[in-house]
Amino acid sequence: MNNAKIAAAFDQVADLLEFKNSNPFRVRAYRKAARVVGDLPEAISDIVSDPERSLTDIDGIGKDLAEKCAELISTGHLQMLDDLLEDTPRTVLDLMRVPGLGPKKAAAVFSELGVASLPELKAACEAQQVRGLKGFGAKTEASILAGIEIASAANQRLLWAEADAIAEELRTFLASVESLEQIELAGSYRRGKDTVGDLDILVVSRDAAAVMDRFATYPDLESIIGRGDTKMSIRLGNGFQVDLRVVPAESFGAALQYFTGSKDHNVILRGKAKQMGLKINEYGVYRTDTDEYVAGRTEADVYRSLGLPEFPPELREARQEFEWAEQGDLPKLIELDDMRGDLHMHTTATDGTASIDEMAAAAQARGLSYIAITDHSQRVSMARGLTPARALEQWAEIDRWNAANKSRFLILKGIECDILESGGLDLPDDVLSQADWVMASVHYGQKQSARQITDRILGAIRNPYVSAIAHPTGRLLNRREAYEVHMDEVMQAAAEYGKLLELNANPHRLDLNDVDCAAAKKRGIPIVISTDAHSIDGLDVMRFGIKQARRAGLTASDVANTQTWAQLKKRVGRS
Ligand code: DGT
Ligand code: CA
Ligand code: CA
Ligand code: ZN
Repeated sequence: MNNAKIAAAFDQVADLLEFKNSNPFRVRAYRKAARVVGDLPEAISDIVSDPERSLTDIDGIGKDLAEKCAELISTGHLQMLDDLLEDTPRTVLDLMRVPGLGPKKAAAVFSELGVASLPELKAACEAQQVRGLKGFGAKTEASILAGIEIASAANQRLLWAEADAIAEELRTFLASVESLEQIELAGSYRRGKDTVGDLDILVVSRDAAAVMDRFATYPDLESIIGRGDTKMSIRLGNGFQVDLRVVPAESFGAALQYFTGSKDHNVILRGKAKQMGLKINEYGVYRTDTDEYVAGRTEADVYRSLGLPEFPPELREARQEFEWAEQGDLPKLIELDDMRGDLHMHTTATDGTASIDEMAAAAQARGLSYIAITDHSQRVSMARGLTPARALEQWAEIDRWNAANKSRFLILKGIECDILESGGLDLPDDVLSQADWVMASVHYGQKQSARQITDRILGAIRNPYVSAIAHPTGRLLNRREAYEVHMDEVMQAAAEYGKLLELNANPHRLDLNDVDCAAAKKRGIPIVISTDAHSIDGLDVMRFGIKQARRAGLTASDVANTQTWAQLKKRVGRS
């Protein structure tokens, strides 16, 4: 039982208590515990098993919650949660997950309209019954309708980062089978797609049955969908499907290639094979005339037999990869090690959980040589955004830190300045001009028209002190669609004014997405990949951003923060 699962259990308790209209303080205590546990850098289970320590020493964890943590760790269950779940129909749980509804409003539609499932909710919205409830209105009703579509789609796909955690756990779990010779994850997961529909595992084993027997005992298994001689599919507790295939060693490369896809990439590949008098399937490459086996043991063999390079999986989307291969200039894709700086993060001054000093030390430990502290500006009042005075105060502190630390590590004076609903920036130019690095971003008024939002962003790009636009489309995967924005105009302006665009590496955002990053590269706009960390652990999401950058075909030189600050400063710095 890892911290994330404990946090998820507490969050669900909070949802269910809120749905039942329980004491708000109790709801808040579980919410807070979920956040505290989720952000904790250390495994709760380690603390529980250490007789010298107590969970109650952690701020936000009292005696009762400490006991619940211990129960989760020792039994894998929480009786209280099981009881709450038993009281609540399964279809009602779906309601709470609808973005824009949440537990409280779900309770209202349930008790006042008798709505108990997603289809019923949709019908009630369409019949305009929901807008009449106290605290709802037509706008809420419309956003619930939009949320229903996101929720039903979200039930089917996981974030790449979530799939990655499961994939790594499965890999370790299956690796203990003695007869196992090779194991690899294929499909959209291997291609690094931002969300993953299901996992596709390939193994080579002398004893297929032994692997499947082990697979059948995976702790989080909910049901076995099917089992044959070489293929087995299971469903996990969260509804996620995992396919396992056992293949012969001489077909492993061919199977890996085939099941990595994408489907469209494979279609082109089959066409190329045909032209060469070859055919390709999940078992290997064969001569069409004689059926003679040509290749299949490794993926490199398979591609080589077709006169092609071994495409990095992230590029296999039938976009430009075959064109690049033909011209012999497949890009050398960016890697995590190329990163030198991180230019978007928050501290305790606003909604972060670590100090400037702690963020700097953690970034340095991760091999970076500079960071920008970019706390929110005043308009983001929920996060206690910085007023001009507090921004200047923080920057003075950063000056003192740099002066006192003669190491080669550098902290930049930055800000994530809100782009106001009415247009214009949240801080005056004479403040922004004193920062080393200014990110501008939209947080409010996301429902405005594409014209309004685009104009707001264009205004920010034209401001001489803005360095980059952060999370330029505002999407939150599985939670909120991107706002409407004319991205072509934004890119044209960014190119003209020499501004950068962010690829926010938070696994919920990945914004700009791969396609937009590729478009930015075409226009020569540098991308800045940043973590938007709100805690020390938050710095670790960089690798998710790198995956998307690779899908966009970006090389190290397309990404601004692979450069030293001295180099980058020439581009964005003020003279
Ligand atoms: P997902 O799971 O929806 O995120 O996406 P994928 O790409 O992992 O799709 P999945 O799991 O249905 O199949 C894995 C790969 O297997 C897919 O990328 C390509 C290959 N594949 C599956 N079915 C077909 C097919 O009917 N034709 C071809 N050419 N390839 C297929
Ligand atoms: Ca898949
Ligand atoms: Ca699959
Ligand atoms: Zn931020």
